[in-house]
Amino acid sequence: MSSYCVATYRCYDDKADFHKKAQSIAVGLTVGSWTELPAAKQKEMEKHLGQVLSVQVTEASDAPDGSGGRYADIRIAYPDINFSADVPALLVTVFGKLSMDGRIKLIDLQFSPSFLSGFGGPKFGVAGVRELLGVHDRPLLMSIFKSVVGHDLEELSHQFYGQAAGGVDLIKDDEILFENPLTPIEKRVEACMAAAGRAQAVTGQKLLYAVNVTGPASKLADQAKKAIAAGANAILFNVLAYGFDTLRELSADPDINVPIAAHPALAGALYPSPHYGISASVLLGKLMRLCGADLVLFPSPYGSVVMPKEENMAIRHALVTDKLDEDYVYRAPGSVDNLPSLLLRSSFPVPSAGIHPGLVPWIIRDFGTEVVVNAGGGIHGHPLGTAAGGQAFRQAIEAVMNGVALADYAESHPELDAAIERWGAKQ
Ligand code: 1AE
Repeated sequence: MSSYCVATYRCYDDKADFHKKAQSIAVGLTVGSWTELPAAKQKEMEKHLGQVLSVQVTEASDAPDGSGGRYADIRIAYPDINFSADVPALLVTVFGKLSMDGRIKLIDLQFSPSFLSGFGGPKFGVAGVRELLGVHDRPLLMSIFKSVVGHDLEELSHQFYGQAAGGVDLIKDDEILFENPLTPIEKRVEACMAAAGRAQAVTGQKLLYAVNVTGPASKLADQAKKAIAAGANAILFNVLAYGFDTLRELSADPDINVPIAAHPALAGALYPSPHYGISASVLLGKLMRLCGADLVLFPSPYGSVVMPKEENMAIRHALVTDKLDEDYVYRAPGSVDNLPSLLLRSSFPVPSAGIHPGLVPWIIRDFGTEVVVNAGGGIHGHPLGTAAGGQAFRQAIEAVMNGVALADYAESHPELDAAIERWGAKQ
């Protein structure tokens, strides 16, 4: 019995015969033609043939795209024998040409045990990142460098110190800060880690600095190792500008022994349409975790760049679920494998973009405490300065953890009070 990876598609069409369409996908993306083949050839090719597992048609007036249109969810199993055990080969098989063929979206992927056996997932994950920071009892807080382009080391170091002094757990480079003559990576890491040390002497708090390694693909690993040698204790990576296999390679490299934060830049070109692209839970959930992201950023339902809440919750589920055999694995009926149950560390969900302290209760309500609260403008734009911005977030987190309403907590916490005055508190 062969092993298979399974793709689920959502396909909109007012008239199509979806069963016929499913068959044509299963054949077209595997053996090319089937009924025309002589019986002997069919026998030989059978192990390469895609299998339609199900076609669920909804003659909907309440279709998820809001159009009142008709759609079908189609599940197709692709034999592992057809592709190498890597994400590029899998994606090109199941959604290469098909992604350009009408109103069809890849909404889920499940993987065979043997395909999965080549993936280690996050090296640190939620528990490992908490261990590095020594923080186990509350959501983490991340701050994003802002106004970085055109600034020198002294300015960056000053900005870093302000963020660190506010009590954040992680600071990430802005995703648009690349290798540049004013703040080259090694010098930047040295200056920022020195600022982290000065802040730690005051706050007593450890901190991870995720330095952006984005640049030419051939130099990524070297850039990461240079940064680590200079003292970096995390890296930031714009995964989708390269592809998932590049993330997997960085994560699997034994010399890159620091957490990787995955930035979602470019994801908006792929997930938002109900009719095209790849679902957010596959793109920013399953594939990020499988390929080794320890933290994954994505737009939240509440901030300045908005993603619908169901999609956010689906990403969260993909990043943290321990029911991997249920959600990630496809075992073909009758297949026997001796592989153990899949174990992957969970990745930290990091709902981001336009986050301010007034949103903290909503983030914790929806994500629980295994979440990183992340803000750029919501920290640097605080009326009392950057450090007060971090403090206001920490106070908002404390309030929620103690079951106290933000407005009440703000009465004795001026930084939180000023933040609520500035941004409000979502009701
Ligand atoms: C979804 C990514 C968010 C991000 O990278 C970023 O820089 C957010 O900044 P703020 O918090 O919106 O200022």
